[in-house]
Amino acid sequence: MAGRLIVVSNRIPTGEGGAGGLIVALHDALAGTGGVWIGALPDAADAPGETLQALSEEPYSRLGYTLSQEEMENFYLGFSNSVLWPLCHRRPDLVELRLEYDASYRSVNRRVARLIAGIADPDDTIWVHDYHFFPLAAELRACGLHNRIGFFLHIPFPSLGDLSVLAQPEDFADWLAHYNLVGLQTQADVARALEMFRADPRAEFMMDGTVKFRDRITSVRSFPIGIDVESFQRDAAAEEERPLGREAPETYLIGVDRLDYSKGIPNRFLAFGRYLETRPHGERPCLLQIAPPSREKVQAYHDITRELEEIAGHLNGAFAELDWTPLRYIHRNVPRHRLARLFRGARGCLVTSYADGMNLVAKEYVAAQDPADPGVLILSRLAGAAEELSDALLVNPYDIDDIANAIEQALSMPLPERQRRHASCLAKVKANDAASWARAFLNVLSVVPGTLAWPGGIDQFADGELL
Ligand code: GDG
Repeated sequence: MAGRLIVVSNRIPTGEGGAGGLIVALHDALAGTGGVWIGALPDAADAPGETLQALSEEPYSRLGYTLSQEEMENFYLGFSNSVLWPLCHRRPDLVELRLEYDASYRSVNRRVARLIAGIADPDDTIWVHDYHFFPLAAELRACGLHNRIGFFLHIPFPSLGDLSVLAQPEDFADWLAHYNLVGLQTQADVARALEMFRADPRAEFMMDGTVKFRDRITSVRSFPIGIDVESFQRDAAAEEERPLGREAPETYLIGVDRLDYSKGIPNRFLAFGRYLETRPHGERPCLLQIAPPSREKVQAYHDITRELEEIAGHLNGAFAELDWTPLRYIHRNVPRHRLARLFRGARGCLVTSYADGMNLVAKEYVAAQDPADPGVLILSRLAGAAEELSDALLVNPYDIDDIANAIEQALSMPLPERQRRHASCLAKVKANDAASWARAFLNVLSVVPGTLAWPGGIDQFADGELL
């Protein structure tokens, strides 16, 4: 890469708490190019920030901008998380359309583009992350930038039908076409993105697989995201020296999710209840569910929190005994190293998302297991991770009996089968770790065709030089 790497994400890493997979994945690429990470500062202000504030210079520069209170409401909680999030997670029924959400989304993208344009050099590569910034490349191009710009969507690509719920659905393909490379989690996401372009009269498919959209060329590819496998394995193994004691029951399954309606937690609880009704005599396993709060100001998140409390109450009311509480539901954040230990001690992990870009918990659970005596991953076939982890016990998250049967199968699975399934999943998790994901994306971004369909751009075409 000739110039610097500029990464843009909604949140700027603050350096507090453990480094997540994304930060670790991008660290080498950023540090190696003296790169820049740009994102919103955690605290909202009275007015939108018109400058970038330097947070650190080493080993790469982190620059933050402030969102105003109004932007937090309308851009972040509003358009990003009450329109795009449900739309991409196949819940158009939860979409809340409001003019002020739409206007704020566009104006934040415009402002962030101006801020980036103020610091970008012509040979810098820009990598934009996630649904908060679909229009960012279009805004950067409007500022006159011709740089290579890549986009990675961490959540599922929406279906063509769901896209038509947007007030101006035709903008969506146009926004994406301003990126040189659109990276998605799975092949299924790529298929949905190509379906959108195929249905659009402004798009044309080129012989080399790229999409020509008006005068622009874009490429769409899948790059399944991974985790920092070694650090997770180290944490899990080191923590094993510390017994779980009363932190965990003797035999338990685990679920770990940000409390989100896309994660299928109610059906997981109901399936565990179904399993308890029919379990073999004398078996008393527990389900340990860790679900830290998320986006609580959005009504749909408030509703799912209430729903889970109700189901959890019913379940324990129906099955608990004096010395056994079948469901432990922790609505709080648990430190990362303890999470690794809890994963390692669990006989199974339940990932039952109705829709999920990837689901890193599935990969973390696999990485944390003792290969000599591994637990079993029960994985929704609608989570992105199912495309790679085909040797997990794949379930239909809408089918309570199917999940209940998988629980029974996981708890009674013979050791050789557990080892075979785990070895296959671990090989895939290792082959696609966080660092190789970042490298693969940046390598492809550096070789895909430039954005303009005509070398030298449309202006040159108009001059007649290419005629
Ligand atoms: C989006 C996409 C895609 C959860 N509870 C605690 C905790 N966690 C950690 C997990 C895991 C992460 O949060 C959750 O990652 P997921 O991938 O499962 O889900 P999203 O947050 O929705 O992420 C998703 C991802 O982007 C990456 O592209 O895979 O599909 O939705 O790392 O371990 N961590 C700690 N305490 C908790 O209580 N420390």
